Amino acid sequence: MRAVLSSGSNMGDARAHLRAVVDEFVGEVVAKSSLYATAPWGKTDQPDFLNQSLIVEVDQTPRELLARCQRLEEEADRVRVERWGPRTLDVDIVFIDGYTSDDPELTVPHPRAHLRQFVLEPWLEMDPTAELNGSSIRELLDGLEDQGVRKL
Ligand code: A4P
Ligand code: MG
Repeated sequence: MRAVLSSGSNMGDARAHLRAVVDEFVGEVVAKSSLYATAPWGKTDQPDFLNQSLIVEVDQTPRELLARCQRLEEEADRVRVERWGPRTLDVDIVFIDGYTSDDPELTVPHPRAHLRQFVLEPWLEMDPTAELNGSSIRELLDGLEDQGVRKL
């Protein structure tokens, strides 16, 4: 199963938190984006984020992959304070090839992915031909206002 993951951190050692995700999937990484410094989306009175995306090929079910992402969040000592608020590490499943789900526990594609430059820019970098909800990533990005996403 091939999946697009998006990691974000804006607390503590953000680079180290993102590196832990890459390390977890070593041997299963198909593509890795650059790091991006991004203005907070949603709740804006919080520090800037570092974001990075991966395309992984895993021999697991979507649920097993979600559990693995959540374990990484716990290991980063994530503090769940408020919705869209600061976090040490957030690992979202953005997209899974050939799989959709509208279960609140695992919604795929991620319901806000098409609105988020911090998800779409790294995805475009990894896979310039990718599509989401019938549109190319390029088209989706062209339809968004600049959200303050800078490739490092
Ligand atoms: N869940 C459902 N679908 C998925 C999925 N595709 N991937 C469920 C991962 N989890 C999924 O998540 C709440 C529940 O979502 C989980 O129990 C899981 O079963 P959460 O991460 O605990 O909650 P949250 O992060 O506080 O809320 P939410 O809505 O998930 O936030 P987001 O959408 O993850 O957004 N701005 C910038 N620049 N960069 C960021 O990385 N991140 C957020 C968080 C907001 N603003 C940001 C960034
Ligand atoms: Mg999340």
